[in-house]
Amino acid sequence: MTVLWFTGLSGAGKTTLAKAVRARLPSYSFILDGDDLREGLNQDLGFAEAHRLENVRRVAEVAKLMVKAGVLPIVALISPSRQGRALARGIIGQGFTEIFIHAPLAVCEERDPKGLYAKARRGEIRYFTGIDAPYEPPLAPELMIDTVCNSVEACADKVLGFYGLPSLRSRA
Ligand code: ADX
Repeated sequence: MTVLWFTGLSGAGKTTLAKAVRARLPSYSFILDGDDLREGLNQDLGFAEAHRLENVRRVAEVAKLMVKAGVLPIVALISPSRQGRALARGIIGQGFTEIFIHAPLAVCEERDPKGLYAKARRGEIRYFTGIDAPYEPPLAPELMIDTVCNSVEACADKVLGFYGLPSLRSRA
């Protein structure tokens, strides 16, 4: 079974799109969101490189367990490094589907839904992805979604179209 792995900058639209996709999928799908997981399972982790790798590793392991349980995980995690995403691909195996949720940094910063880019610019948050910590765009994602030129619904259509929505619907 598939794991939808959304990677992209903070504010690129990962969570919004994950919810839109989830709403159209059968009930056996579940969103694993970085912000949520950092409140519990990953509350001991920060944003230094090694912690982000551990974050990705744990989420990949949880996603793998979900697949075993017959759940379709939708992962929404910045997962900024190619190394981290390769690690996740290795843990999950064949079903790993890397979906690059793309919006330019300037747009994400303009959206700034949580006010975190402003804080990062003021130096109140350190190692903020895109500001003083790197984001390495996927080189060969299974799918790239441009959240600037497309509506949320159009983006969700694209993700679901890639997986052949009719078959998912018929299994619901
Ligand atoms: S990841 O880089 O380790 O994959 P993750 O997706 O779990 O990140 O968490 C990102 C969320 O944490 C952001 O959406 C934001 O709300 C919050 N956050 C807090 N500090 C930072 C930071 N320094 N860099 C990025 N996100 C941060």
